[in-house]
Amino acid sequence: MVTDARPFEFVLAAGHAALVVIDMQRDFIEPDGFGAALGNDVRHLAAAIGPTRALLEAWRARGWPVVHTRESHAPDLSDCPPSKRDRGQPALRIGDPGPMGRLLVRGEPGCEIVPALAPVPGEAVIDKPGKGAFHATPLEAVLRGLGVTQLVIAGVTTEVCVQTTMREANDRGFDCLLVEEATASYFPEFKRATIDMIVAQGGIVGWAAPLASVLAALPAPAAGAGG
Ligand code: C5J
Repeated sequence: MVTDARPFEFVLAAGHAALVVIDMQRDFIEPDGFGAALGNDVRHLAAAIGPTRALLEAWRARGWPVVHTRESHAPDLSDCPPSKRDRGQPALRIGDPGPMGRLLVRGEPGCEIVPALAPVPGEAVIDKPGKGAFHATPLEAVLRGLGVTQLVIAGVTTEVCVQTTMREANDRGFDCLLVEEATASYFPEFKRATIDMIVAQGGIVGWAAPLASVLAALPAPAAGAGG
């Protein structure tokens, strides 16, 4: 049990709690990517890498399900509507060439997950054209197929793709716990406010908890499970 989760304790369902790592991509986190092109200070996001890595290692050691998402688009941008592409500086839109390849386009170096958090064989990687990870993706079917009932969430950015995904997940019947140090925003005040929104009104979207409490709540790894 995660005892100091907000708004109240969270009972982890061993083996049925997937770790979902949202959009920890070079394009959002590194200085030459999409996030920086929009004028954001990307240094805020790097802080989430270490805590997310700790969660990945814990999940892998137990052989529990891990899902990574990437906000990404087809090379022809057929899945990127003008309502999304026409944001930011016109010279630096999704699909335009940058130092790490075309921004947020699948197959380009900038679209990959940062090396410290790279998926390992057996982990699902969901390419998502929207902010929510359930929109136009097979995520729900993947989770149901794995017998998942709970999502433990890490990733960026807290108020955009993380919050949207948690709301979508809640509507689909998944209980979600956000790990506070493993998520970040370009705007620290937005991160704080988003966590407050998630846990308000008795956990209207879900739970939030410190990393140490989540790790302390995990059972000992089964012999031979994961790596
Ligand atoms: C954004 C995301 N911020 N992954 N994407 O555009 O939160």
